[in-house]
Amino acid sequence: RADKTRAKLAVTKEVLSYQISALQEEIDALEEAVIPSADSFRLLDFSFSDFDMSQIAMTQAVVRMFLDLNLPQEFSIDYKILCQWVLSVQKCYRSNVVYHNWSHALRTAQCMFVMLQTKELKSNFSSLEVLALMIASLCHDLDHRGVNNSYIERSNQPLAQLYGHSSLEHHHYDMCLLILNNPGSQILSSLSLKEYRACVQMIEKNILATDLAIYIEKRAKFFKLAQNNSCLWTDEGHRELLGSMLMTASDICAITKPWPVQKQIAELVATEFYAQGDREKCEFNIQPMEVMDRENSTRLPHMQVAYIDGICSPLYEALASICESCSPLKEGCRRNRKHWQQLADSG
Ligand code: 5BB
Ligand code: ZN
Repeated sequence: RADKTRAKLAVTKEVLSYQISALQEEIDALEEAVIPSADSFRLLDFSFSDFDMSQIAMTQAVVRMFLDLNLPQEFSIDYKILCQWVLSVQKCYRSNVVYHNWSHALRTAQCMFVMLQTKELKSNFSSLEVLALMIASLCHDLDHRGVNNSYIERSNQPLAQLYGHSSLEHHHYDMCLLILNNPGSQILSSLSLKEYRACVQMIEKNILATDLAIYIEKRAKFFKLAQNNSCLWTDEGHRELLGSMLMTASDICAITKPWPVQKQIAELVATEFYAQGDREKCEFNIQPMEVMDRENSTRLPHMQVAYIDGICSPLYEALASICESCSPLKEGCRRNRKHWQQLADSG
């Protein structure tokens, strides 16, 4: 297993340095650009959307978030290295994947950014935790192939043999570490060894937490803490659990967006799901799950309502009870449920 990992990483590393060498002009341009304010990108808004943003603006937005969180100053991150790191992360998302691409990464990091700027969360996370959460949210789907863990496991890809469970999430983390260790994009190089280890460990936990199965496993404890108002900032375990829940809350934030944005993103999700379903029918000759079978596309509004009730609303409600400033997420989710329910009733 260790040999396989090494072999795989060696190959990836070659590809990565090739991609990065092609980037020099972009790195220079980003480094020399005047980065617009958070307000001008609407970065402090839960209703943020990247639909009308250029690729350049998207990378600038990430730099802006890191600057406004004071991370480069706090951790002596060289500005050029930060620019190269952002562009490397962008390049390692696949643009032929319709939902799990760089746009999704940016939306996830932006939602994390707004949450971390609320008075409740801002004062209670350490700057190292903030750094780990921001890196993890931007990197959490690196090199996603547009198919889920069960497809990867069924197709018996090397990726599935490498890890027993959460195959994809382990791979996203591997890619994240690869970029962090690549000369030119080592944004953690000024950290002490102790800080570095702690940071990387938090990044790993945070990325693995975006496996939906892990969220389902962990959430009962979080809901109990929220309900009993017994979340303790001094408790290491509570902070870690909250971090995991913030990761999922930002990962699925599309469901909280203004209706036109939510509708469009749901279509992207459906497109990616159906493409997997087609491959399952064709390659494995199996009946895909309902959500991935395009024969069921008229059931999409019903499925979104079930998704909201089963996965999204409980999370945003618990989160709002711990962090009042995060309640716009809950409200956005509730509004979209109404729209989907209406469509389900009329269809
Ligand atoms: C989700 C779990 N899955 C194993 C079975 C299906 N369910 S579901 O019934 O909640 C469901 C979710 C059904 C249909 C869905 O989309 C139809 C277009 C969705 C759904 N999932 N809708 C969305 O808008 C989004 Br965003 C998602 C999330 C997709 C990425 C999965 C990773 C979640 C990490 C926490
Ligand atoms: Zn994601």
